[in-house]
Amino acid sequence: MTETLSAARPPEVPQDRPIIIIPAWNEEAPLPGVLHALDELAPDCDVLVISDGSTDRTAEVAAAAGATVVELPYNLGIGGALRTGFRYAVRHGYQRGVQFDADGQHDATQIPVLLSALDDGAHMAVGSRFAATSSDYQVGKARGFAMGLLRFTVRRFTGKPFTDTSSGFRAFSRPVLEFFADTYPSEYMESVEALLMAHRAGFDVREVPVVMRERQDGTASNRNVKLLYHYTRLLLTLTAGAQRRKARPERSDLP
Ligand SMILES: Nc1nc2c(ncn2[C@@H]2O[C@H](COP(=O)(O)OP(=O)(O)O)[C@@H](O)[C@H]2O)c(=O)[nH]1
Ligand SMILES: [Mg+2]
Repeated sequence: MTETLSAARPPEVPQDRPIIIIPAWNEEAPLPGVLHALDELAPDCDVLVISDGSTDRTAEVAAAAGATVVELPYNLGIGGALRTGFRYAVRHGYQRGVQFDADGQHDATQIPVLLSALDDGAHMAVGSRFAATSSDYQVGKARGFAMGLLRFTVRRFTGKPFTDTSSGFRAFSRPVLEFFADTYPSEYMESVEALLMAHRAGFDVREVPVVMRERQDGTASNRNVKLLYHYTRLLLTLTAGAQRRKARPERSDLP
């Protein structure tokens, strides 16, 4: 089924099934296998694929595999695709959502691990490939350095020992789905910024160790050349935000 978000707003019936939100940009090769695994291993979840202005058959293969598909007319980037997914989830009454990669990196057997963190009271759970003591996940030198920098920054801003700040394997409770439906950032490094935004908004964000695979097909989105510029931008955004926050009282409307 292909949906557009401009369609009339359906009644908000609370939906018990979690929704798996998959941003996908030209992922026709790995997507069928990913959706098949979700069918087998996460049958209690609904699956939404946001084809992010793909020029290949991403939307077709997703629909053929039985997923609900939102097709963006042009490429918005991961952040824009995800925000679309959060909006869909909120409009359709979902109480819990899981962000999942289209490239085969995330392991469907780990979805209950993330959801159980929400059951334990977290508003948002971030799956970490490095938190487990047995983890042997490999990243290249430049990316490893960048991740180290981000880890340091996030720890400074949150006071919590996150190990995998850019992980795209995450679970969200309804209040966070609502928050991100309006605010999810679209700039590069959006995953780090989103983590910090949720923390700053007063949500309980927890890291959970998960098993993750290396990317199966295609190329990873992070380009090291862009890194310095975007890291600086992120720091400026965060610093400005932290100063604004000092002037504002804490949120009191959280459950
Ligand atoms: N590279 C890229 N990925 C996108 C975009 N929009 C959505 N995605 C999807 O977002 C997910 C994460 O991207 P990926 O390249 O795997 O990032 P990484 O796991 O951090 O290396 C994948 O499922 C992509 O298909 C986009 O504009 N660029
Ligand atoms: Mg990936």
